[in-house]
Order: sequence, then structure tokens, then C-alpha cells
Amino acid sequence: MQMTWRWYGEGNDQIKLSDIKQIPGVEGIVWALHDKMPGEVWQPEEIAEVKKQLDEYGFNMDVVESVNVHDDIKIGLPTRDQYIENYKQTLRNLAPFGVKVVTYNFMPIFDWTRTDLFHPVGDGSTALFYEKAKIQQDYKEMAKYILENLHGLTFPGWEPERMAKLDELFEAYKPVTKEKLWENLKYFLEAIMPTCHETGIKMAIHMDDPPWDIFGIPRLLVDKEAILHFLKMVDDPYNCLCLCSGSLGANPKNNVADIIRSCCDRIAFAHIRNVKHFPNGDFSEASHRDCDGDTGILEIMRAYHDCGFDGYIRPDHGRQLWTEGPGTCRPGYGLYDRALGIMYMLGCWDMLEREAGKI
Ligand SMILES: [Mn+2]
Repeated sequence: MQMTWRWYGEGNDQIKLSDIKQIPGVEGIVWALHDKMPGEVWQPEEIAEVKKQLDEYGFNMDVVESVNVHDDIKIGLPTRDQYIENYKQTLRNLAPFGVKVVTYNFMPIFDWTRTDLFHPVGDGSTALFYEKAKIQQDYKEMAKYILENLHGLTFPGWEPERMAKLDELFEAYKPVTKEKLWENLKYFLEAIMPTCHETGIKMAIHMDDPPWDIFGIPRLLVDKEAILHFLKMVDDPYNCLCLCSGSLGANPKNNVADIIRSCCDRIAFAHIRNVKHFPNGDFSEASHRDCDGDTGILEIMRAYHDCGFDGYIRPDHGRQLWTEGPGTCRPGYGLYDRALGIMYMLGCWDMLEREAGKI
């Protein structure tokens, strides 16, 4: 496996590449052009600018997260074909820079969804929190709260331009049933697979987060059955997963280690995150340490190791620690807890390697 770190780019992330350089084991930066709207073509000169920044610190740019999919593709409008052409062109522009994996998601309207971005954990740190009761109410109120708490930073999937048109978006998605959404995803993937073969780029879909329908809008990648259906639907080695343990782990019924074992050859990118469940259906994000949550991080690492996983991996969201809080760090993407998470993962991995006689 190859350890990576998600970074939001110069001027868009409080964390510096020079900080990341000091974390042991990080080989690549998971990056994106965050000022691009879904559907826009990423231009070679813009990609070259990021490459120059990463080269200075010896990081590769193999993984992009995310090239977002335009709503017209998800809704299945006639205009989708032009946006699919744009997507293919972006893949062609990325490939010469060494990009191997493009992560994306197919969640309608909202990306990852939480009700509190700085929820006290109890030890002085804060974490992302999902309060089930709040999600049955007003989607506009929730979107407003999230946007206000980003402190002027952009967050993929939460573009203010899109959020300003929430009523229109909900109206446009009305005819999109779960079956229709699956069909639209299939159409998109079948259209871009030839470009993936041509460029050598694997498409890695992120799990839906949380893994259930919210505000009456369908979500697809929610459990083992859905994942296996997805892989069979477009049975192509370039149609892969960004398997997010935290997204799947939000549902206590999901056995993430078992899911990994069932489809490891199609996992291009692994997000490792721990989630703590509460009896009323709420959940909080937790440290990567196995006993701090319910996701089963030790068994997840063992599953990847047993499968000979050689893809990319990164710590997913972390808690906000010490000096980190609103305005000083991106919710879930501070420096400290993710760095601790890396050391925990590498500790597990090194021990597994030692036991297997590899180091
Ligand atoms: Mn994730």
C-alpha cells in the first residue's frame, strides 16, 4: 500500500506541504483543483501548477479527489453527454502528469453530511457529528449551517453556487428514483471506460456518506450488496472503489473488513476512518485507534494486508485537536489527528509485515 494525504491546495488549506513532509511514510498528495465547478474541464496548465508545488517536496500526484460529476449526469438529462465529454477530456489532461486514480462520488445534491462539525468528544477535542433527528428536518437550514462553518473555504460538494439553488436541485432530482440513479451511473461509467483504458486511469467511486437515503433522496453505495452490484454492473478493472471505512461504518450492520475481503482487487483507494455509534442512531467520528470507535480498524488493516493490497490509502477525517478549531482548520481535515492516524495505520501495517516475514 502507498500512504497519501489529502491536501486542499495552496491558499485553500492551512496545512503546508512542508508540514506534511514531516509525517513519516507519506508518498503522495491526494489533490484537486478546488475552484473548478462540476463539469468544467481541468486545463493542463492548471494541473502543471500543482505538479510544480508537489515536486518541490517529492510528493507524487497519483490520486485526485475529486473530479466531481455534474448534476445533469446524475439526473440523466440530455445535456449529460457534453459533460461526459468534458470529463473524458479532464482524464486525458490528467494522465500525462502521472495521475492513476480519480475519485468521485455519485451522491445527489449533498456530499458527506453532518449536523455538527466541531462536536465535543469529551477529552477537549472536537469531531464531526451526525445527529439523526436533525436530518429529518429542513435541508436548507442544515446547508446554511455547514456553509457558515466552512469559514470562507471551499468544500467539494458544498459549493455555495449549488447550495443557493437547493430548491431547484430538489425539483430536478424528483424523477430520479434509486433505479434511475443506478442507470445514470451505469451510463456515465460505460461512456468513460474506454478513456480510462486509453489513459490508464482507474475510476474510484466513494461510498455514500452516510450510507442511507437522506431528505428523501436516494443513495447507492451503502453496503456490501450494493457494492457487489456496482462492480458487476460495469465489470471492468478500471471501474473501482474508493472504499471509505468511515462512510460504510456509519451503519453498524456493515462489516467493513468483510466487505474489503469480498472485493479487494477492485479497491483502488482506501479511506481509513473510525466511527463511534450511539444507541439512538447518532454517530461521531473518532480517533483511528480501534478501541475508540466501532469500525474495526485492526481487522480492516488485517483484511487489506491479507489481500495483498497495493493501492493508495489515507487517513480520512480526523478530530480537531489542541489549537485546531473553527477558523483554524478545515472540519475533519486538521493536521494532528490525521498524522496520528497515519502512525497508527503504519504501526499496524509494519507489524503485519513483520509477522509475514516481509520486513
Ligand atoms: Mn471517505
